[in-house]
Amino acid sequence: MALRSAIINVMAMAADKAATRLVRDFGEVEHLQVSRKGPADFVSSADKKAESILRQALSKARPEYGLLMEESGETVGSDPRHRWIVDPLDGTTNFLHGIPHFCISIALERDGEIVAGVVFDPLKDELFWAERGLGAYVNDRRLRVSGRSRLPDALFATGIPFLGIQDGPGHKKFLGQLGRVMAQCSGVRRYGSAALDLAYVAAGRYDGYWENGLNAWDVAAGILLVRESGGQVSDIAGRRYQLNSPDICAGNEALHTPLRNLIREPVA
Ligand code: 2AM
Ligand code: CA
Repeated sequence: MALRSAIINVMAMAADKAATRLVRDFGEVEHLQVSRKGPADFVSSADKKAESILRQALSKARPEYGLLMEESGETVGSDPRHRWIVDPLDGTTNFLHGIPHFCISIALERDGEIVAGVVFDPLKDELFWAERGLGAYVNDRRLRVSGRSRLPDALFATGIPFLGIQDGPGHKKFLGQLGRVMAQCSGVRRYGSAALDLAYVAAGRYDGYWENGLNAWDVAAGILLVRESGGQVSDIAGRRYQLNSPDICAGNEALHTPLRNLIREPVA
């Protein structure tokens, strides 16, 4: 049985509290699909409500820590070494459409490094968590990236840019990447939550994942999950992943580089 530290317990309890509210609102969203305007305003308020529950729980446990949150941005804490990085609802488009695939992502940064992370999928009751140097887990089970080493066996995940996001050159760049990857591997998935995509790489479900143009709160917890389960995370150019990197590529040890070679801009 995995023994969770005090800090992971704080994060898991905050996630659980916000998730209770999110799941109740998700039930409501399913009813609102048929209305002409759809549930967009309702979802935006569910997102904000979850964020405020998380802010309250995390600030109560560690009042001196700073916060970086998707909806409300940066709150500077009295302790300059520590910062929570929070996405209250990752997979918002799924939530909005009544698709049961979304999560809460919470990371703790210390001196610029992620030291603890939690990604909670309340509908599947999967709590992915990791602490630096201590490994990654889903609920009580230790995680390990997959052992696949050949591209033809590999299943990869990605995110597809959409209207208003990386329009023009970014869309073309993604289509090039997808074209090269899909021709070499056993499948590409697009499930719409970057945090869960990284958690699934950590769990060995996907062999790798890439996406362009994400924010720190989408990936902060997920990158620690991948690293603590023996995987690698870099930007597409191969530099160690930083929270402001322009793109991300994660994978097991054997397939991280082959995937990165496929999604890099080909040399003219
Ligand atoms: P969200 O659900 O919190 O919005 C899917 O490819 C991933 O992209 C999700 O993790 C999603 O996070 C994120 N995403 C959605 N809109 C985005 C935007 N405008 N900029 C960057 N990332 C975004
Ligand atoms: Ca997100």
